[in-house]
Amino acid sequence: MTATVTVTGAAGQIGYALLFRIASGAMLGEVPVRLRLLEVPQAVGAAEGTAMELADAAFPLLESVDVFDDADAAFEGAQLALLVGARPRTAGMERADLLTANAGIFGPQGRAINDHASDDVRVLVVGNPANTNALIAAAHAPDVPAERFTAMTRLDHNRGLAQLATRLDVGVDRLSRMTIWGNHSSTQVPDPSQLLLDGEPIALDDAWVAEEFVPTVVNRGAAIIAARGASSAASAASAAIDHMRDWVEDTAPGDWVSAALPSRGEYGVPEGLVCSFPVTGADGAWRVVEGLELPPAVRAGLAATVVELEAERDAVRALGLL
Ligand code: NAX
Repeated sequence: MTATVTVTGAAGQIGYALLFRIASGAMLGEVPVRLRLLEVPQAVGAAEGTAMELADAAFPLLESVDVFDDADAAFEGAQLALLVGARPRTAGMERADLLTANAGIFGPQGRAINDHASDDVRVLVVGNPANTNALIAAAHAPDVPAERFTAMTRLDHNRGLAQLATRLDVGVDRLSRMTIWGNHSSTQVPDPSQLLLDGEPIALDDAWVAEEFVPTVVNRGAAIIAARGASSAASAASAAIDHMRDWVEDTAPGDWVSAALPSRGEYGVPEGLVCSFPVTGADGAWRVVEGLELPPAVRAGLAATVVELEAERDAVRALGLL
């Protein structure tokens, strides 16, 4: 069996880190991969350069790499689709302009997935605003079950784990049950209230969680830009690999991860909003971990991030893009 994987924004910095990990087998294990790369016409040349480098890496699992500037062709037969390319916010751009520009990308890509991807397609939206872009793509793919459209909060999740591991002076492998709730934005809610160390509950200092942990996780992207002079790329690519791998291969027993998926009303989140939840992957599907007792600060944070998600959805709807 060979897997067909479509990656958009292939010539960008996340694409450059992501493609080599996919081709090496980090995402799907010992499964041969056909890569289909989508770029805008002016970046096709750069994507072809990346394709040349992929060939030069002589990955035993890499069967083919094709570059496209047409979404219908790029999503042909796609089983896994990683939607990384998006329109960034530029100086002077209003929020409505940003949503309109991205709807112009994610609407047609959703339609192309609907018409050309494999019946078992699974979609991860990385490009921002990721949750709402996933909502738009899903709305344009009526024949694909909505739960196949997800958005990435795994980088935020992994950032949280890294901070907790440093604080507790342990390896991340000893920690489980970290959660990111809500939107992949500054309103996200990093929640270590259910954290386990070596499978046992561990109490964290509430003041440290509120005053240091949460702001560090939420502002980590800005800290990376300040330090590196460019936004997170390899860590974002790594998180995308983690998301897809756990979706296809299941999460570790007893643990959960964070992913944004269409709500079915869990935790009072309005149905259909693409919201980050604690999830387990099993048998190729995500399931929201239900019945958790949320501390008051997490409940309040979830309510606020949901308000933002609703505002994004309503703005897109008002523009006639949903
Ligand atoms: P880059 O600007 O380096 O690359 C984006 C690439 O997408 C460019 O090569 C561009 O030509 C391409 N592109 C634009 N429109 C396209 C379209 N319609 N079809 C195909 N390709 C298209 O950005 P990069 O640093 O790679 O980031 C990509 C996206 O990930 C951004 O939207 C960024 O905000 C988002 N991120 C999301 C994260 C998350 O956790 N969900 C974290 C990392 C990152 O910030």
